[in-house]
Amino acid sequence: MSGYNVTQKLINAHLIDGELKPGKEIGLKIDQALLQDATGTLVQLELEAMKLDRAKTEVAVQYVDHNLLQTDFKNADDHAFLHSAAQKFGLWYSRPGNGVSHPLHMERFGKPGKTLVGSDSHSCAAGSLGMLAIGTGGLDVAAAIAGQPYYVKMPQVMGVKLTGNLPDWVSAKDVILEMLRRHDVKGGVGKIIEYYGDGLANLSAMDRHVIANMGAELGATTTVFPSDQETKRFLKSQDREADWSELVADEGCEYDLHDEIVLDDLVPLIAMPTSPGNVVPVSEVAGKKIGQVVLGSSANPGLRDFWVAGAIVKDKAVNPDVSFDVNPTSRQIIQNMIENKTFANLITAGARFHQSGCMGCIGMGQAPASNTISLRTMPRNFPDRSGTKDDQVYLCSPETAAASALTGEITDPRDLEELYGMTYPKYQAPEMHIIKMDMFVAPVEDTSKIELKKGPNIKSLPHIDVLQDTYDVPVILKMGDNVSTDEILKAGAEVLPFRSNLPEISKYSYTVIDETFYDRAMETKDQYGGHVVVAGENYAQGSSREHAALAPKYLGQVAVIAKSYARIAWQNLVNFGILPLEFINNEDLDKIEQGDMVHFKNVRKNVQNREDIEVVIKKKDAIDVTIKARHTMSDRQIRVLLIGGIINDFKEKLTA
Ligand code: MIC
Repeated sequence: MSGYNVTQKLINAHLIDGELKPGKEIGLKIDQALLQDATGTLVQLELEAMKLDRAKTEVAVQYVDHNLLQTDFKNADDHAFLHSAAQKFGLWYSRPGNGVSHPLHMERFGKPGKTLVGSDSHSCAAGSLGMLAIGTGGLDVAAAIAGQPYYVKMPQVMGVKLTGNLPDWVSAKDVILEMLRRHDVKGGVGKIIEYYGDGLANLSAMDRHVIANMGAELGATTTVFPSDQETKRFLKSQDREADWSELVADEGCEYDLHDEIVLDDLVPLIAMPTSPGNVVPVSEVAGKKIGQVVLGSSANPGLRDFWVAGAIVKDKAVNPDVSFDVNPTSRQIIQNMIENKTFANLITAGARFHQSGCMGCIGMGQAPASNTISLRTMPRNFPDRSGTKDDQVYLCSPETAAASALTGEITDPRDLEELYGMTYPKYQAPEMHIIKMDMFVAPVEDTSKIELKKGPNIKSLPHIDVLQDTYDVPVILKMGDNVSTDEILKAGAEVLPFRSNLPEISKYSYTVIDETFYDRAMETKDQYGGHVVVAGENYAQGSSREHAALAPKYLGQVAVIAKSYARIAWQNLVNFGILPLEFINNEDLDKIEQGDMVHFKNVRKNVQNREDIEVVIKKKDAIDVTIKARHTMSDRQIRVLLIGGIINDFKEKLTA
């Protein structure tokens, strides 16, 4: 090898354990941590359980951007708890309404050359600044805050060469949608996507954020961009030039895998319901009537994204059948939108402005009406995520969203030239942004008098038993490919307030797939001591929410047998003591039916020795079938699983 790519440089500089061999576990030193509120309450409870005195990372920030609606005391209590916990453990606290974590973090704290873990799958967005930023389960983030290395399987590095320049009406969202069109939602699993090439010069740091953010939808471990002159310009415009350092790939470096995008060839793209990987050119679905357009979220958070939409709707009115919702990224961006007239352009055209935060992106309000199409600049459109059953959510760029808001139907923004005689509005980034730090609360030195403020909805974590040697449990759910965490433990305004109340939130487990799951799981827990679920490829893709493992565990989930797993979900299962098995022959999934009993024996020994695990499937009215399954856990994970999860492991270390 004649030089290193950016990913290798970042990993080499932080490697504590292991070597850069794809598929083998590595341990990394973590410099920064990002927490959002919906996953952060558990992280803070975990820090409490770990008896942490003070965060060991260089920077750790607790954001509040998900659970913003306060329909009763629960979310408000969580905010107060998170504020107190941030102070107690030495974290920054970003108050509710300050804005969406990923872009805020990039603007105010992100630093080229650093590592970050975040308890949100889109934490990879910080890769836009030349960071190695990985979204992961809360326990892994808690461990990193407590000074432990972060463990992950060394991914392959896919180099994506970008050349040329984006045509008019096409923007960064179309670049990542093109990646999703090519590779779908599991094409990035086990990979880090590193972008390079001349085309980078034509993508701003925020454009890179759009692309890095939705690398999560590819299933990628993370996305990495170099830190170059554009990164410097961006940090300077945020009054942080001193935090810039150069980090670029060496001449002649190599990548494990290759892809190339000629930016000039791209057209406006759109992801159709109900997967971010379901991508087609906008022109293919143009003309469909729409009922809602939503601008915002971490997938299109930049000032430019709002500006371009504002420039498109300027001096016009959006179609009367369309609810045009705007979720500003942050108070800082609102201030800048006021300054550059974007705010006036959007409001005058009919925008409904909401508070800064994720809002409808995770179904915290903004549910669309029945049988209507909702067009969103957001990253995900998994079934029912919007809060409306059988929703029809399409994901697109701000250009496509704004054009469609005007016409009332899905519209290729290039058609605006003919429809309205418009030319493509070209954005000029300001040299300096208006900076707002007033809704950040800095960590305090003396934490000795700080008490955690726990409201009645905040419940402690349950004890998890060690792995048994034998199980006779029923299969209570059989699923297909690409089941998302939104289907396993849905988000939305009704459910999210229970993120710190496990007994309550577990009632929603798998309800999007099967509303009887909870009752059946409780029955089988009493009768057999637990259950198993089976699934196809890429089980539990999407979010980092630990609840998609912890809640099923609470209901007695012993094992999942799947064809393959999404990375974060697989780590979370182990962290909470659920055995993640893989079929050795994928066709064996067809031999299992919901309602079958499964018998495992010698589980501890087989797991420990990495031997195949025999699964005897006991049919009601037919003879038993025996299949084989295996696991791909590291030695460290085997230890964690055998002891009943990472909290038990941590407690044991503390006692030792
Ligand atoms: C998401 O976009 O799915 C979320 C909501 O931000 C999640 C985190 C969560 O479930 O709280 C994520 O991306 O990890």
